[in-house]
Parts: sequence; structure tokens; C-alpha cells
Amino acid sequence: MKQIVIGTAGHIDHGKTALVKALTGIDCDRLKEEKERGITIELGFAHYRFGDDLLAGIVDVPGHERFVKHMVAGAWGIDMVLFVVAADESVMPQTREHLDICELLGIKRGIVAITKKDLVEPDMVELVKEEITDLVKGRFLEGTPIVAVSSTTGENIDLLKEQIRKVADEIQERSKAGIFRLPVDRVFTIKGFGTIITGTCISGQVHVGEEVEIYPTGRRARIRNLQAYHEDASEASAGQRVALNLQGVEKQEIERGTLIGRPESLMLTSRIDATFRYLKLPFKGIKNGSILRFHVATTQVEARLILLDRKSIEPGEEVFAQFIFMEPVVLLPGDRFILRGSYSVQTLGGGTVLDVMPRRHARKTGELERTHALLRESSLVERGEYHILKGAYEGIRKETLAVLLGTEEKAIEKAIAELAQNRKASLIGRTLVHSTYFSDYKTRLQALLADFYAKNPLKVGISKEELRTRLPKVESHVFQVALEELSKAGQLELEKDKVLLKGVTRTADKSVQQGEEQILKKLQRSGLTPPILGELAADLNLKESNLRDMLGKLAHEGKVARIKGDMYFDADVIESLKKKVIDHLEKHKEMMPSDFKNMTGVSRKYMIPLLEYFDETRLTIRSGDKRLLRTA
Ligand SMILES: Nc1nc2c(ncn2[C@@H]2O[C@H](COP(=O)(O)OP(=O)(O)OP(=O)(O)O)[C@@H](O)[C@H]2O)c(=O)[nH]1
Ligand SMILES: [Mg+2]
Repeated sequence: MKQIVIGTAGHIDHGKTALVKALTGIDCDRLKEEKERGITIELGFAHYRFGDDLLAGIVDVPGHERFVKHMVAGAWGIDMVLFVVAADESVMPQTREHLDICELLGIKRGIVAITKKDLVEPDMVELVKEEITDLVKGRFLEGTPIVAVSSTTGENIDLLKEQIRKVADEIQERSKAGIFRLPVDRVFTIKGFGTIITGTCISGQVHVGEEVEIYPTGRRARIRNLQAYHEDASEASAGQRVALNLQGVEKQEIERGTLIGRPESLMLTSRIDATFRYLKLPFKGIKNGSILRFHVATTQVEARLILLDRKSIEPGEEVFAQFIFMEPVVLLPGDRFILRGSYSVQTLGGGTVLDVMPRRHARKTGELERTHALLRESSLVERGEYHILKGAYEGIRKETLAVLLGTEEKAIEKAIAELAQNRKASLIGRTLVHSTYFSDYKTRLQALLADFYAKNPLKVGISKEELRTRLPKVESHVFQVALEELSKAGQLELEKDKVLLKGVTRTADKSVQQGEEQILKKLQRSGLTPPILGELAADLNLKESNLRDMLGKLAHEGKVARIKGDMYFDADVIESLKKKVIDHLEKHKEMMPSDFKNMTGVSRKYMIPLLEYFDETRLTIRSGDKRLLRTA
């Protein structure tokens, strides 16, 4: 069965609620206060089955000018409007305001009902029809059927139903794809059931048993039960009136204006890029920096208007602008919003959210226009590239990109593949980095390495960690892949935690060469009892840190062996000791520390590090006190 949502709109007392009752039999004014005052305050919900193949959810909104925020919440996400004008009053202020709101929200279809036909002469109905025709001229309701009815007598109610059905047939049912979002419009508890929330599912779908997150608080809950149009169901999807029975969350923890979504599928934002249209009203311009009331779905928040290329916006203008929110909100690109004055209760305009993680814009008009056009109308691939570029060296996580494109991860796979194929971006782990930045990163890495070598002629390679901290911040796997790619391309060598520049033949400075020779000579002479680093440095008149660098380089070249910490031996000395150890083990199968002592004559100070060195280099294996030859 096809499902759509119809919303009422129109001035106070024009008979919206009465009309919904005449159409569906459901009275939407539930509250005591509503009954007493005869006005609608909260949103009301009804539904109607047109035969077996069309189910229409109906949202009844209040007409009172003080409740326009509820009207916006109700109208947000409807598929068509039932636009109500009373025959005895004709077009009134909220008739115009509601029409503006519907238009700003991007509602494309509707039907006009002139109510209270029974109260006026037929001439009057004709006059009202003319006024309505004038009002909707050039707007989305132009040319739609106008049906005059009486909810009291029931006259033409069937005709209206027929017309609604016709318009509804042209409406495409909402896609169930997309990110699941359910803005909460009511929260209550039922004894024995716990917390119930209701709302209109605006995108995606959800199932019983799923875990959901309550945005913006981040609380998690499980869906114990689910109803769509008051009937138990196992899933609910876009375009349905839904009630969720939530487990694990108290009524006080949710309020109207919060949003139910899947955990971590949405993002809080406190600044957006948007298209903003200021209605053609007889008002002054709105200045840059003004505080406005920003309405989206059931949420409203104060927002500061940031005009990017002008000091103020005049009535009738449409601009690319930013909004900074006083409290973070959950938004997706493509969401429509309404702006009202923060003091005066007037709808000023509205627009479309374009980027929920915007960058700072260069205030050049041409550039701004290009960005505006790109965000507004370019393909998924182009917008994807734009967001990846914004991530600079750090790039952007795949799941974040999906949110920035207003869709699910699986819906952007193709676009990502295309960007990779055209060498526009690389997917590294789950991070997307634009090729411009990734190749620049690699270039910087190489330059840093070369610079390090030039400045530290005594060192062998730079530690990975040091290199990484000197480069722009990226995720560790991005750094690793950059290293690996450069290594594969023969630009550098990777050795444990060191990065070495490939093919550097150091024009070893004479003094360095002499120093090295002296070190080697000392170590050769001292055999198995080399001096400690400090002694050697003092002996050769070198700084300890320089000596350490030089020993590191000699170790790298295989001329000395680093046994432990700062304990270095001549490489040949270790090599011949190794042979003796092997000889011994081949003959005796095992070697006790005393055997080693007899063989070498060294004290414990050297003996223990040497034995451990042979274990570590996998020549021997320890078994209790003994050493055995490691065969494998
Ligand atoms: N005679 C007559 N009275 C009507 C008709 N439709 C509504 N009324 C009356 O008009 C008054 C207002 O009707 P509602 O349906 O509450 O108006 P509303 O547009 O829902 O008002 P708000 O929700 O407060 O904006 C009520 O007293 C209704 O009985 C009609 O077709 N004929
Ligand atoms: Mg009403």
C-alpha cells in the first residue's frame, strides 16, 4: 500500500480540524485546553485509507500565529498540503504565512479547500476563489483544484476526497533508503510499557529490536515495540506516522525536538553552509550577524546569520550564507529550514542546508558562487571530492563523508570507486584523502627526510615517530601507507622503527672518518671488554651524543655490534666469539655460564649481556641455566 503524509495549513479558525474530522472521522483536538478554547495548540494526527492501495497520514496544524513553530514542525516532511481558507473570511495573515512556509519547505503539491461553504452565498465562494487564485499565482499551488466544502453539512466532502486521491496518485512514495531519522513530536509513558515517542519518520527505515540513539543527548535505547498508524508493525519507514516504545530510557530524557536515529549515523553541527531566501516582505534588510530563530523539523534553535559577501540581505534576495547555532543540532544536507525573527513572530524566510561541516570561505564573490553552485546542484562524485578536499591532509572518514552527502555509506561506494579510479582520492583504511594532499604529504615526507640527513650527518635514519610529528597531522595508517608507497617506489628504506634515505652516500667528512677509525681501533683492541660509552667518549674527546650517533651508524654498517644499551663491541670480535660458541655447542650440546666464562674470561658485567644477545639473535636458546643451540 502506498503511503503519503498530508498536512493541513491555513489561518486560525478556518476549519482545518473540522475538515480533517469530516474527512476521516478523527478529532485531532485532543487536549482539554484545545476543547475549551476551540483552537488547535499541538499537532494532531489522523489517517485515512483510500481503498486498499493508499494510506494517507494527516497532520493537523494550528493556525494561531503564536503556534507557527508547531505548524513548521507539522509541515516539515509532508508530501502534500491541504490548504484551507474559510469562505466567510477569505485570505488572512496566516493563510499567507503558511503558504510561504510550505513553499520554503519545498512542498510541491497540494489542494485548496474553501471551508464553511454553508455560511455564505455562492457569490462569496466565487470571490474567495478569485482571491485564492491571485494568492497562489506563480507559486506551487497555482492550478491546483479548489474545492468548496462544508464540514458541517458534509457537502462536497466526497468530491474533496476524490481530488485528494488524484493529487496523491501523482506523488511518488518516499524512498525507504537513506539515513533513518525520526524527529520526536510527543513523549509520554503508558503504565506497563514505559516510554513512548511519536513522530513522522522522515527518511530511512527502522525495525523492532534495533538499538537507536537519541540526538543530541547521545543516549541509547532499544525499540521494544513499534506502531505505524496505531497498528503493531515490525518496521517503520519514511512517510509514516510512527510510535516507538523505547526500552532503557526515561520520559524525562527525551523531549520534543530531539531526533531518533541509528547510533553514530548522524552528526551534531553548530555551523552550516546554506542557501537562504529572504521573503519579499515589506521589511528592512537583515544585517550580517543577526540572531534568528532557525526551525527544522521539530527542532528550533537560535542561530547567528553570517553573510559571506555582503553587509545585509534585502527582502526578495537569495544568498549563500552560514549559520552558527547557539546549541548544536542534527542536520543533513538538503534539509529545508524556516527562519523567523527572534523577537517579532514573523516568518522571514528559509532555505536549504548545504554543508553541515563547512570550511571557512575565502570571501571572494566568484569563489563563493562556485562553491554555492557546487553544493547545490553538482553530482555526488563532485560533492564527494569537495568534502574530501576540505579534509586537507587528514582527509575524511568514509562514514563522515556519507553524512556530509546526506546518505548511507553503501550509497556512496560507487562515487568513491570513481574518485579512486580517476586518481582524485585514495581510500586508505577507512580514510579518504584527496590525491593533491596525499602526494604533497609524500613530497613533504621526502623533503623532511633529506633535510634530516643534511642536518644530522652522524645519524642513521630518523625514527618514524619523529618524522610523523614533523609532518601535518594524519591518521597513523595514512602515514604508514605513505611510507610504504615511497619505499616501494625506491625513495626510502624502512627498517623497524627507522626511516632511511635510500642511496645516500655521505660525503663523509674527514674528521668524521678519522673519528670512526679511532672508535673501531679502540673497540678492536679492547676485545671482549670494551669501555663504556662515557669512557670512550672521554678517551676520544667526543661528545657522548655524537659518539652514540657514530656508533649507531657503524652498527648500521655492520662494523660494530650493539649488545645492549650503550654497550658496543667490535663486530669481528663478536663474530669470532659466535664461532667459538657454536663449536662448543656442537661438541657438548649445551653450555653452562661457567663454560662461557672459561671460554671468554669475562666478568658478569659482560657475560650476561653477551649471553642474552646470543639468545636474542636466535643463535642460542635458554633452558634453565644452560644454553642450547637453536636449530630452527
Ligand atoms: N458552519 C460551519 N462551521 C465550521 C465549518 N468548519 C469549521 N467550522 C467551525 O469553525 C470553528 C473553527 O473550526 P476548527 O476546525 O477548529 O478551525 P481550525 O482551522 O482547526 O482552527 P485552529 O486549529 O485553531 O487554527 C469551529 O467552531 C467549527 O465548528 C464549516 O464547514 N461550516
Ligand atoms: Mg485546528
